[in-house]
Amino acid sequence: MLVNILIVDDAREIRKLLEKYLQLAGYENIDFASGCEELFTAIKDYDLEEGELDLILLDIVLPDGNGVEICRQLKMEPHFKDIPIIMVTGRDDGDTLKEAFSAGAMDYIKKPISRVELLARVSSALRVRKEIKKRNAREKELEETTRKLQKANKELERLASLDGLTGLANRRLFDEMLEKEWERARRKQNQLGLLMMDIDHFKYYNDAYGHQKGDDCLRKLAGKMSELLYRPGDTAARYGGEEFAAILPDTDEEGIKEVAERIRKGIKDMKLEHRDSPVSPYVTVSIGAAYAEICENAEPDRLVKTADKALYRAKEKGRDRVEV
Ligand code: GH3
Ligand code: MG
Ligand code: MG
Ligand code: MG
Repeated sequence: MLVNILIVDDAREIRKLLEKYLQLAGYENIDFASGCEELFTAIKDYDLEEGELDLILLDIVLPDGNGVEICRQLKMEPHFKDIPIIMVTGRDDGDTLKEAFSAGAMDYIKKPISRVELLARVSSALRVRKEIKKRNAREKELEETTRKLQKANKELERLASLDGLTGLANRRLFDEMLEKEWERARRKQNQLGLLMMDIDHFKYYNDAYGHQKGDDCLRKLAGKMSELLYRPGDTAARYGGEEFAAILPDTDEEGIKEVAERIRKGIKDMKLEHRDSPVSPYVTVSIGAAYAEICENAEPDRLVKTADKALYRAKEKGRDRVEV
C-alpha cells in the first residue's frame, strides 16, 4: 500500500516486530528511528508539503526523550497537524494515556503488541488520514478556482469599463473618473480641465468611405489622442459615437488650451483623407475646452456643459479649432 509509516522505538525487536506485522499486511514503505534525534532526522526525508508521511508509531519511553513530549512538539507544527500519531506504550496507566491524547496522539497500542490490535488501529488511523488528504485536496482546488474566478472577474470589470472599438475609457468609466477627479481637485484645491472633441463632418466621412472605414478612423483618432496626452493622470474617453473627452487633472486655462491645440493639430497632421469635408482635405476635429476652480457647491456636470458649449462655438466658428 502506498503509505509511508515511520516507526520510532528504541527496542530493535519491537521495531522488527512492528515491521513484520505491517509488511505482512501489505504496508511497504516503512522507515525507522530509534530515538528523538533520529526521528527528527528521518522526517527530513519526507516531502511534508506534499503529504508524504502518513503515520507515526511512537514509543513513549525513549532514551533521549519522552514520546508524549515529542508528540506535542510535532503537533504544534502545521505539517504534522494532519499526520496521525499512534503511541506505542508499555504503560497503560490512565494519566500517561490522557496526556498522550491531550498532546495530540490519535490512538495508542499496548505492549506486548497484538497483531490484530495493531492492524486495526493502523488501518483506522490511515482511513482518517486518507479523508483528511482528500479534504485538503478539495480545499486546495477550491482555493485555486476562487483565485481564477477573481482574476476573471477583475478582467471582466476592466473590459466592461473600456470602449470596445477604441480601447479608451467608455462613458461609464469617464463619468466615474470625472467624479473622482472632481473630488480630488476639491480636496486639494486644484484646478480641473476637460476637453470635448468632435470629428468635423464625420457623417460625410461615413458617406464617402463607408462605416467600416469610419470605424478605422475613430480607432486612429483615439490612438492619437491617447498618445498626445502626456501626463499619466490624464484620461481619454470615448464619450459617444464620434465624440471624445479628456479629463486633465490639475490643469489651468493655459494648460488645457495647449493640450487641446496639440491634439487638434496632431490629428490634422495625420493627414487622413476626407475628400468631402468642406473644412479641409483631411480629417479635422473641433475641441471645446473648460476648466474649473472647484468650489464647494459646483457639480462636475457643469464642467461638461461648459466644455460642450465651447465645442458648439468651435463648430459655429467654422470647425477645425479650439474654443475655451
Ligand atoms: P459636425 O462637424 O457638425 O460634427 O458634423 P458631423 O457629421 O460629424 O456630425 P453629426 O452629429 O451630424 O454626425 C455624426 C456622425 O458620426 C453620424 C454617425 O454616422 C457617425 N458616427 C457616430 N458613431 C459612429 C461610429 O461608431 N462609427 C462610425 N463609423 N460612425 C459613427
Ligand atoms: Mg522505549
Ligand atoms: Mg457629434
Ligand atoms: Mg461630428
